[in-house]
Amino acid sequence: MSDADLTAVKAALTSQRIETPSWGYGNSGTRFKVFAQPGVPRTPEEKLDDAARVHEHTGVAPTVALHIPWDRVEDYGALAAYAKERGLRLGTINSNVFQDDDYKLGSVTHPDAAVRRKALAHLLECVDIMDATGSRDLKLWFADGTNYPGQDDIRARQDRLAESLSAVYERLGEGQRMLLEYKFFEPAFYTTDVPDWGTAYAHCLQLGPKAEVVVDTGHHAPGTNIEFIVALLLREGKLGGFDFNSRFYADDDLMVGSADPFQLFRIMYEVVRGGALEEDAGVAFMLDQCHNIEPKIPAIIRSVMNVQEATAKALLVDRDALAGAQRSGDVLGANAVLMDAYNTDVRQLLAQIRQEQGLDADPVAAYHRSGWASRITDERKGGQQAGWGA
Ligand code: PSV
Ligand code: MN
Repeated sequence: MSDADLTAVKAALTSQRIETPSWGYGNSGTRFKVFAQPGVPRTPEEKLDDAARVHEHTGVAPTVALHIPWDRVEDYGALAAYAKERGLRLGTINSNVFQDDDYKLGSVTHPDAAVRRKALAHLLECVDIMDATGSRDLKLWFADGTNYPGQDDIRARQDRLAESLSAVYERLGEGQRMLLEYKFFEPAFYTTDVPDWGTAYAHCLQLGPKAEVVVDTGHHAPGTNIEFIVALLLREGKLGGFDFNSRFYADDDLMVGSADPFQLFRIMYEVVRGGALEEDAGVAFMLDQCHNIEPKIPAIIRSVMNVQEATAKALLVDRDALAGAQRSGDVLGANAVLMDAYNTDVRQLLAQIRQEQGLDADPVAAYHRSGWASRITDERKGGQQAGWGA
């Protein structure tokens, strides 16, 4: 690799930004049990304190996604100021229309117009919050669906969904976007109202340029070629962002890059190929994970590093050699170019980049040395730990 190429790779890695989720710092679990961990934040402010540690050690995680109502506060402007004092910004606002009893049969697709109005009011409130926090993106995920054939009218539910989405779209201000997330099942088991990228894309296309699709890497059936979806959405200019995590079975929400680092590399290669690492491409790289059994802050640091490693390998692909092999139909040659990059150990390169920025080469070790874990264990006594209470 030439010096100029290496400089470009380093620049891309230095400017990459990865958003961490407020809920990743709180307790979480399965539908059987939420396990409490010592030192877990009790307030949105304490979640930001933890997120600031992740940014301090990695240098690439300056924004934090909020989930409403899990992160509800009286004054969002004050929360944004609190974040700023710690070198952070408030990022994507995630709506939550899946935890009230009213939503048993759906939220924006519910057969009862009164429930739909309630859900819509929440989504609009989230845009008000974005105004106060200065957030660009509203991320919408709906648990809506049905469990039994005949339970509700599949097509009417699409009409109801479109109506609410359009009302939210109209409310978006200058520079604000809505990101529509899909998931093939869970909690609904028969139909899901936004089950796949095609449904999300169709709605976003209908809505207009401020509506884009978000790809949660855990939200596909086994064997789905996610990088194909990424390539296609980028080509259509409709990829708004990622919710990164790993899965072995369903929506496991494990650390990104832990289950299938090769898949993450293939996804990041399409990102690089599609020019989506550039900031003006408007693709948000977010984590959406739950650290049920592992310590949360180091797990989030590790996840950020996993995304960086996959990105570095993707950037190392010799694009000219690859294009040449592809043009000449050299199947094995083309595959070898990709595999060469994947099999490169990029840890030293990333360590060097960190040191050049005045960071520790090993962010996890630096975190462990910092004493933060024992400090929060001592200080965060009493009060109600944050968590989504399964
Ligand atoms: C749904 O499974 C999801 O991926 C959505 O992004 C939610 O906002 C998030 O998880 C809640 O943890
Ligand atoms: Mn998600």
